[in-house]
Amino acid sequence: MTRLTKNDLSGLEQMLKRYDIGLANRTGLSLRAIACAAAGIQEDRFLQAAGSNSVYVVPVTAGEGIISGFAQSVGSIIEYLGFPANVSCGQDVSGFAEAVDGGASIVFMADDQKFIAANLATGCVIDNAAATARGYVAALNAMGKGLKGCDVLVIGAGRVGTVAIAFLKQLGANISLFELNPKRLQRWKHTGINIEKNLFKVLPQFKYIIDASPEPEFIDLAHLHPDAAIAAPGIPLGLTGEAYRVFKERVIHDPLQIGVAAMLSMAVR
Ligand code: 2YH
Repeated sequence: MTRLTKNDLSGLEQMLKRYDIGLANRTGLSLRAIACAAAGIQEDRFLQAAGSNSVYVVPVTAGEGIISGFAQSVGSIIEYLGFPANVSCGQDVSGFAEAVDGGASIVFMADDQKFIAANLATGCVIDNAAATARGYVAALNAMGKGLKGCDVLVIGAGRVGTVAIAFLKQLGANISLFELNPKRLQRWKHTGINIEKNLFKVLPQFKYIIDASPEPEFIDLAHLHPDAAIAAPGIPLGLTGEAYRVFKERVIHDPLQIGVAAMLSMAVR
């Protein structure tokens, strides 16, 4: 699993408005609307929840430790969406206790393996991988003005790819999957989705792509359909610099925003 770096998050807080405008240009939807589509809730219901929830983000030192700016970036995305958010002064268990004492109803925290939003009132725990998958599928669905009956290629059947496939099925897309790991591939046989063996041969045929792999820079300009739309939750980005420059306006990719926004909407649904 890719660990975010301080550089991935640099400027995120200051650029949220601009980021949101870019997202709306690409998809026709705001970050909040994409989050609500990911969770299947109405925006007014989400905004109502903003008035009755208090969110804390707790920095966690386990494993490789604190990522500078991580908790602050998560908090700033939550605030941007209209919810009151605090980053606890304490870390780990002290931070969690501080959040509960401070009246938190939702707590965000991440170690090297898992990033969760726990709703303390309902007892539901939302996993970042699942929320990210749903958020990026919702964004691609908006870009395609509905994916029902559309051919969608999913690259990677890890935690994100697996949930993306489930959501795409719900939306009525025809799903093709490329996955290098034969063990992972096994579970998708006889499930009605097409298994692709030669990625670079089939890539140019797809207008809708979800790159849920952590592989850097393997999709080149020559591999892409001229009208391709790419939702790329995987970090780092799978497109080469040249492919990204040409397709920039048709690529959805960020380090944290869609995942955190979808976690929040799923936590309050
Ligand atoms: O970046 C990560 C993991 N790779 C999980 C991401 C799931 N998509 N974790 C963040 C660690 C944050 C750190 N413990 C902190 O600053 O609190």
